[in-house]
Amino acid sequence: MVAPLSWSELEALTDFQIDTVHGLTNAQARLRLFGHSESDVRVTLYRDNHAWCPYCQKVWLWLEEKQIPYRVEKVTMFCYGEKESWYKRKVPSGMLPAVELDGRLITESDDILIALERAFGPLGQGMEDPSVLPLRRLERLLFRAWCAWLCYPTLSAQQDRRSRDQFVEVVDKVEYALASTPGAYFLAEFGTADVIFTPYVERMNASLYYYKGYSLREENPRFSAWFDAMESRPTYRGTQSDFHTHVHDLPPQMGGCWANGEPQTQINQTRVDQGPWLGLPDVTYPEPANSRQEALQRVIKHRSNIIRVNPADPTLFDQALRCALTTLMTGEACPPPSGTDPALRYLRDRINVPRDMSIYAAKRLRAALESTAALVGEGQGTPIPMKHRRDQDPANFLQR
Ligand SMILES: N[C@@H](CCC(=O)N[C@@H](CS)C(=O)NCC(=O)O)C(=O)O
Repeated sequence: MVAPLSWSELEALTDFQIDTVHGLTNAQARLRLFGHSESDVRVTLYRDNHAWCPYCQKVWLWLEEKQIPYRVEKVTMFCYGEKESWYKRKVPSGMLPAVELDGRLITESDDILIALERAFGPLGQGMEDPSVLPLRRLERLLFRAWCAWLCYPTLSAQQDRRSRDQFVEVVDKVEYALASTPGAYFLAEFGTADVIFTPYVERMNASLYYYKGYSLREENPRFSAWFDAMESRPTYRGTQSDFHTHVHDLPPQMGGCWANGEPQTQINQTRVDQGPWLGLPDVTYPEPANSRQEALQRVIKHRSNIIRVNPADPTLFDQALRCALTTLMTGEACPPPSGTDPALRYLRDRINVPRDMSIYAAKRLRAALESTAALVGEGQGTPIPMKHRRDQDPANFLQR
């Protein structure tokens, strides 16, 4: 058992730094130049503050893969808080993503990709290529089968089984498509088709694991190889979220996600919510050596807001948080003040990947918060709301 390090002692334990502008894909960037100069920027991407919106991820990944210089403007999604009025003047529906290309506003992610292709050339086979069109249709078919299973209340075990069978039938078609070309991607080379599948397949993998006890990535060898191939790309890694973030961000967006109550579902839910988080099938590339330093640096940077929005007493929570960070960095147990277990778990439940930090950093931080909380009790934080996520309103996290 050790005593908590001070903030300045903690600061000395991390030198984590990224070049948000020219470096690897990251959710914090406001400008991406890839070695170009700012005068080369022709594109502004309007995207969600949470780096969560799937249609934004599609455009984001495409721009990163093509290394097109772009600016990022972040907008609040309805379920997190108030939509910015400047954005509603630009896009009255408030929908994301939108892109300004040479001053011309484009909405609808597919139209955005088509316009970007016209300006900068396609990424592999393009949106309207005869080899890509059937894959785009297949992606929508998979999306609908997923919604039909996940987003309607489970009335009976038989009905759940039918929806599952219908989903698996489409998954088999996707497995077949993946098997029909050499390599792990949808076509012979990585390209647009892979980008189109990425956002929802990632969300399917998370949500079906948690709400239905079904592991898309583990039960389907071609999907598994495709995920692994995607994770070999630093672009994808920078946009990749974890199971915990997805399963709690999806319900308000999708109008509800229904668990089927199967024993495997219950096991998976406990694992995603309470850990251990390492080893979940949301990521398989090896953990970077500096994941703890990343988590520490991100918490230090935002610590005053993290402490301010936590329901607990700020002085007690400051100490509890330093205990968890001490454990994160030293591996030693560090008992927090009694009664701070719900406060630590409140934060454990609100780390958002990749908005706040990358996937392994988040797993390490969740684990340190949980093990520190467990030293003083079983108290849980305020439950994560299911109908909105105003507990994550970005207005509360603006740097002050
Ligand atoms: N068909 C549109 C769909 C875009 C869409 O549904 N965006 C959602 C977020 S995933 C949105 O902006 N909703 C408004 C909000 O949540 O604020 C596209 O492909 O771009």
